[in-house]
Amino acid sequence: MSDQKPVVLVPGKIHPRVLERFQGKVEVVTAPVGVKPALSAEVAERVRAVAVSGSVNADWIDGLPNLEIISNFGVGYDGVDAKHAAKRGIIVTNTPDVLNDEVADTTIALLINTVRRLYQAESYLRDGKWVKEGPFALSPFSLRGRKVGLFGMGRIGQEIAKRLEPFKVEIGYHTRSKRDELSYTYYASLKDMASAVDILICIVPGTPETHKAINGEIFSALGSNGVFINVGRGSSVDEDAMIKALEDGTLGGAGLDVFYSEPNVPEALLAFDNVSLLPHVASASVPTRNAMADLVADNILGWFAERKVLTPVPETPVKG
Ligand code: A2R
Repeated sequence: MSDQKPVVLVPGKIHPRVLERFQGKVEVVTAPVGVKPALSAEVAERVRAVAVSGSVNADWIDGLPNLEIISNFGVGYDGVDAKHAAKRGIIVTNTPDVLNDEVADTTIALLINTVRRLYQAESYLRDGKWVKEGPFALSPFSLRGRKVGLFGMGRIGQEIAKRLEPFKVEIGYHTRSKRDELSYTYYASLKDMASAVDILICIVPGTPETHKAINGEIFSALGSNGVFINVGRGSSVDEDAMIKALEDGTLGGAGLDVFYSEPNVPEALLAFDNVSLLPHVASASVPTRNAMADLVADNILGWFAERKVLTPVPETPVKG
């Protein structure tokens, strides 16, 4: 690195460990989140990297003439216009793998919480109802004899599937390409899988193709004994259709860690007692978020030190 430290722009908030890792190595400038970067032309010209936990659209990319790399905090990088970055020769990186186990653990917890209504059961005890009203109602659903279908069988999906095996449930998946090395049942169509299983777990990225892919038709196929779990992206779900399906009993229950317009959760969802809701915490433990923060920093520092990044996204491959 030359004496002049490279300038890294951090729009909005980011995990504090990213900033700690940058100390003494790069110059950090911050900017408020908005449709376009609120920076002087002089500062914008000096920015060579962006470290972000949120969104970087085409206007942001075009507002930074000397940008070389966007390091995204999170495995899902649907907030970053990677295709536009690719056109400008800008590298985009994400944080895959380091969160697989945490997200898979949380998925199992959310699934059991939803099926066995453990949150409601604990609230019942805490509210003193066990003493006053007797035992908590039996849960209508159980994991016993269930078939589970995963929409997505990538790095995280495979960890979820591995954890499901000891629960003695049948496991299937839908992706665009069959993975011959896996013994789980493959479904070429999402709807066919939803008809065949009683628990549907969504762990696909947020893309134009997956946008609202889980709609009224899928909920009807899943059925009134069906449970839907989402740990992928809220954008993959037609939330209005899900609320309607829960209201009219077309869908049996849902466990949701992600929502269409976070942090806003539709009021209607709060009223259902067959729904378990988490505020996007699947990877949110101190050790896992630290590992993600390290990867965000290492991608940028590696780029400036040796022109090397650890985890480029497929849209912007980097030749080693
Ligand atoms: O379709 P394939 O064969 O590329 O399989 C990928 C699947 N997938 C889809 N499946 C059906 N229809 C689609 N349009 C579609 N697009 C993608 O999702 C693959 O099995 C999986 C993605 O796996 P990875 O790229 O390894 O992602 P990872 O690390 O498991 O994370 C998944 C997502 C993130 O993008 C965040 O949104 C969230 O989980 O945290």
